[in-house]
Amino acid sequence: MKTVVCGGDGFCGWPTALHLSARGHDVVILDNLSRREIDEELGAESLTPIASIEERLDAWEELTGKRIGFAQIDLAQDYEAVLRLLGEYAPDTVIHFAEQRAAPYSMKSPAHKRYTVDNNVNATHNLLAAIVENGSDIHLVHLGTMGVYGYGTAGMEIPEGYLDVQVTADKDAEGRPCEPYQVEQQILYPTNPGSIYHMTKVLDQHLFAYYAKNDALRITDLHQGIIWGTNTAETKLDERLVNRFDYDGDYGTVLNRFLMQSAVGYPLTVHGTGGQTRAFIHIQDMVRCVEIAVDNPPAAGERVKIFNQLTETHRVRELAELICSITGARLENVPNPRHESAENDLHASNATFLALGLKPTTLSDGLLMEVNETAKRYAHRADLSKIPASSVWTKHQQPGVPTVP
Ligand code: USQ
Repeated sequence: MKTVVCGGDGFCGWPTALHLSARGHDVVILDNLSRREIDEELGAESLTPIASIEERLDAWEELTGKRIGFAQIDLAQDYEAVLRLLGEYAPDTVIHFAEQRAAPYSMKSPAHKRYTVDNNVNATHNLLAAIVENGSDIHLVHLGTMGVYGYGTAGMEIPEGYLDVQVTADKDAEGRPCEPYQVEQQILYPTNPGSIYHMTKVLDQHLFAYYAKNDALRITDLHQGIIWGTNTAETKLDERLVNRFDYDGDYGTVLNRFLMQSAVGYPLTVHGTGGQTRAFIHIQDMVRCVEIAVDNPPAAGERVKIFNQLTETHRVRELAELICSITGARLENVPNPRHESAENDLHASNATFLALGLKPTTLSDGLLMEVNETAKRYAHRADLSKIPASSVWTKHQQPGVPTVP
């Protein structure tokens, strides 16, 4: 199978490109290397020392004999180059990770909000328009987010993307009063994004629904939870293949931040009460889920296939307490820089992936290994001044700085 991985130099894209290459896919990475530029803008590097894309690809070939192609293209800006790549390479599948993925970064300033919307929405739309113009039957697999749903579910389980609704109508199609009757429909689950970044994934969803309907494109949208962990079976093969590990206040995600903070003796920065419940998935399971999605495309003319890509849900404070109990670290309840519910429950179905054979890695399997293999091993590279979350959601919020860092 020929597969293009858009955003294949990033945190999710890189391990996915290797995983699919290892399983016999012919892979080309399309990437503008913007994530590396953002490291420079923020003055914050990955905790793990990541090699250049050229060195990564050479190392993979040296170790496995498999060559992954690379095209430096800006998906959001260079439509003609995208169209050319699809024409020349003729992929069966395009996987789309090429979006600005950090909620705090998207809230930093008006310029960051505008960049995130321009980049993410244009990238998605360029890809959809190019697939239609290309005219072949490409399956598009997109990395979406659980955050499109929002996090207040009033106790119900979030289904996989669609909600069955039943409306009682008391007017006929011409608007005349009539005996009440029931209308049943399936709609996209109502969205409630918590940041400009999450909002762009909501906008993506509507673009997908439109193109599936209008052009019969085959699209799978993966509503993924928060990734934890760093490496996969393939990125562990050689130091030059190591995946990135973000710990800074903009790009670091909560569990990896806590692991790193415990390794360097920094208090775990629990935002507010830590009552936020979120969905989690290990990076090894993420690559497996993408592979499963690639192998199970929807039929042409079918609506967008939506999978919830998560394996566990946890409250932030429970995670912090768990890590404290394993490592002896201490936690601190810092001001929450975000505008989000202080406490919420979250129940979401992940039945599709389990039915298709996913065997989840649980926190109890991998947490301690992650602390030792990554967080402690590279702790000497940490810049502690980059840890506090400085992007605030509204001018009334304060950065998440502990009292005694
Ligand atoms: N949090 C803390 N302390 C910290 C960092 C975060 O308490 O030091 C809290 C946040 O306030 C939030 C929760 O942890 O309530 C999750 O924050 P996060 O930064 O781990 O995750 P989020 O901003 O939601 O975004 C991440 C990825 C994004 C992906 C999303 C999946 O960056 O690309 O789409 O997780 S989900 O959260 O399910 O929407």
